[in-house]
Amino acid sequence: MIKKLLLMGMLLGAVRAGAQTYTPTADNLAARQNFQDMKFGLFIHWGIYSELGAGEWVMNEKHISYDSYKRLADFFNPQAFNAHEWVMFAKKAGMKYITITSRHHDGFSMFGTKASPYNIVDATPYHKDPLMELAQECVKEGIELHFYYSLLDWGRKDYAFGSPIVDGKPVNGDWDSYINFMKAQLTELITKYPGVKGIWFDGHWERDVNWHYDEIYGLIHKLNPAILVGNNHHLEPKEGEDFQMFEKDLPGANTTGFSGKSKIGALPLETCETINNSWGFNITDRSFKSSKRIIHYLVNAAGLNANFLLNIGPMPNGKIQPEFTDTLAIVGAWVQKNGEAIYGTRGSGIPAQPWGVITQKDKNLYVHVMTLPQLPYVFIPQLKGKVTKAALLADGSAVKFKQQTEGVFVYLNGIATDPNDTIIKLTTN
Ligand code: FHN
Repeated sequence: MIKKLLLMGMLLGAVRAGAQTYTPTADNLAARQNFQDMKFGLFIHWGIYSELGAGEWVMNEKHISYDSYKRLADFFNPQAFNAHEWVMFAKKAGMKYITITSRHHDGFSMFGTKASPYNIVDATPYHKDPLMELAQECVKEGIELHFYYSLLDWGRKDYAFGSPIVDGKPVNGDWDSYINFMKAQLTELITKYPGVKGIWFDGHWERDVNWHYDEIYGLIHKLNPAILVGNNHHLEPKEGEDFQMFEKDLPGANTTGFSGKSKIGALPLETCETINNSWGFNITDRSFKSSKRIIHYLVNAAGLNANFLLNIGPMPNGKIQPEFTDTLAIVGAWVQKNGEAIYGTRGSGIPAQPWGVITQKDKNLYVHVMTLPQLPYVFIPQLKGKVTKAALLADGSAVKFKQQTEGVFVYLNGIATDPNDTIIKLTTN
């Protein structure tokens, strides 16, 4: 009997030890709030692949052998890179944070790392660390910095891309070595680079292995508990993650096929989308989104309680192409004028309507009319609280409204509409 009880006790202990539950610290919770307040970020895909001007998957898509691809490092020399210019570009666009690829699937590290010689400082004639310059500039300019980090690696022997997976490990690789390599790099990224606030993982979907997230996320939060961990695994959030992301889809939508299994959880949300149709620099991709489309994506995301991370792929010389700067200058001017209805807001919980969405901050609701309706009013269902005032955000002029039990009618006749988004601020008690 005593033996049996002892065994049960040991088992329970083991279960408890295995079932580590992640409790975010107060600093982490504050970082999540701040993350949600920022609403708009710049995603940057930049690497040696940029030289070929055909996106970041070029090695894989064009069947370039790893050894041939590696030569790109020999002549990657982005002399025109200027961290200040990039940060000012983001700031001017109204973005509050930058998420940049520290290492993509090609396995090339865009930062000075001791964990592999295949990095921008040691393997290119540039010999400098652009991510350090960017981190320092971000601190100076009050922009948050997050690092994208690929779990998938097409070239490393220990990762063994293409290997069969048995018992959660690649048969032809050395999985423990790969996990340790990632831990070493993540430690560098978090401890060496000033002001880093988040890690954005990608590549989980490539194989069904034991990614050791308990160790990896545990390490990140041990090094800095306030760091926000997100993983583009296209699944529901996992233990140890601090925000949930969606790729090329607003939360709840699944036009890409990526989001079928990513039911919306309780964490802060982010959605990323490309400014044209490519993540990394693509010289033939001229499908540039208009400023209006970008503004609408931002507003729709905010209406669904999500941040918008808009991607650009800078050119191999380190410059951002003029099509992007022109569009984002327009977006920036719009956000500067209408930021009250975006920054610091949360989704109102009122579903998106055919004409637009509603964001909320404290007792204020912001009605974003992006498609003018046929009838001269919009109807807002499920609105809690009594509306005491309605005014056009642009100039504060009064707007007529009528509140009934089923919702609020806001009348648009006679008001100055905005071709991007006519915003009416409702004050409730
Ligand atoms: O394969 C990557 C792709 O190159 C890019 O980085 C995007 C960004 O969300 N994520 C992956 C696809 O899910």
